[in-house]
Amino acid sequence: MKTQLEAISTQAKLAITEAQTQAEIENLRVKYLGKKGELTAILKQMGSLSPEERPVMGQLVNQAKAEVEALITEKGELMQQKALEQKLKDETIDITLPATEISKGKLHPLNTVLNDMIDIFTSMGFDVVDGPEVETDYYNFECLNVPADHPARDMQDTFYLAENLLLRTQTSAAQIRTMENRKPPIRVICPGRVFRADEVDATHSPVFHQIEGLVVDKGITMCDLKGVLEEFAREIYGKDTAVKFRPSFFPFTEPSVEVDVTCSECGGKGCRVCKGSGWIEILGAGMVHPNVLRSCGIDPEEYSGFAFGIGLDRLTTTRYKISDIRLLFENDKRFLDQF
Ligand code: 2NM
Repeated sequence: MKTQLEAISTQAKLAITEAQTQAEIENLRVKYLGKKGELTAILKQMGSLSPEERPVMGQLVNQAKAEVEALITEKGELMQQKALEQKLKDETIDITLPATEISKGKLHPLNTVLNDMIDIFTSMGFDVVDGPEVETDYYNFECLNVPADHPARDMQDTFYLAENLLLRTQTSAAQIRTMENRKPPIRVICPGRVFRADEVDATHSPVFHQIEGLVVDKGITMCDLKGVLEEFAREIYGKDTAVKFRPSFFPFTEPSVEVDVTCSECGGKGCRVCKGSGWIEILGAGMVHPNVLRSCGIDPEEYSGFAFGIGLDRLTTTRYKISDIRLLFENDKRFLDQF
């Protein structure tokens, strides 16, 4: 029995030394020290020994168990330590590696200029209003005093979606609805996308952007129009910018004007950008036609107003010296990254 004990003990110690994993160690613990383990089994044979031999053998078995137990615990701890070291090694972060670049989003140049314009007009007391891009014939043309035979109604200029449905050619409809729904004083601007079936080239796109403005109150005159638009032009182009009002025609305003500013490229001397004239046209405007006010339920005898329309795209291309308007709509990252 003593030989058997020594054999088991030696075998156990060897197995522990050779064990490679914590699972193997755990298996050995069960194999030798568990309830049905080999060293436990030996204790059960004690009944066959003489009363003198029993305590001697008992002590030997207990000693062997204690030794094996200690070895298993020691090896187990060692392996746990090694596993931890390996884990730490695997998880090491090399802080000297270059970081992956995080690309930040930025504003499209159209939005930068639009935000500037919104700042200028809101500081003068204007609200920003919005409207749908799909409009009816009535809101896009009829109530703006554009008669049925006006060339702007031509199928060639307007994208019609159905008999009475079209892509808006200007953002006026939002202002018309404002007049229908609010009582004067009214001061609103309406920025948005507009659509015209133009021939596409470096300065024309079928999709472009407008900011239209409208002021209606008692006693509004051309002087108010001039003051607001001169202020706008100087804020956008600089304090020394000269502003020129030329007579023009729009069906929805009377009288109507077009506004030019000194060419920011040449300072008025004349260059390729202003086609030698020294001036750049930036907007159209006028006193709201009495027919338009009447269509919206505003009495032209009591109230008057002025309105204007500014092209955002040309303002943007001249500010950033962008040679082709189409670049604003292609969303080529190589282009957009330059702003
Ligand atoms: C322009 C030029 C002149 C205009 C008119 C209106 C409305 F709705 F009040 F009648 N909004 N915008 C207007 C006037 C637009 O664009 C060149």
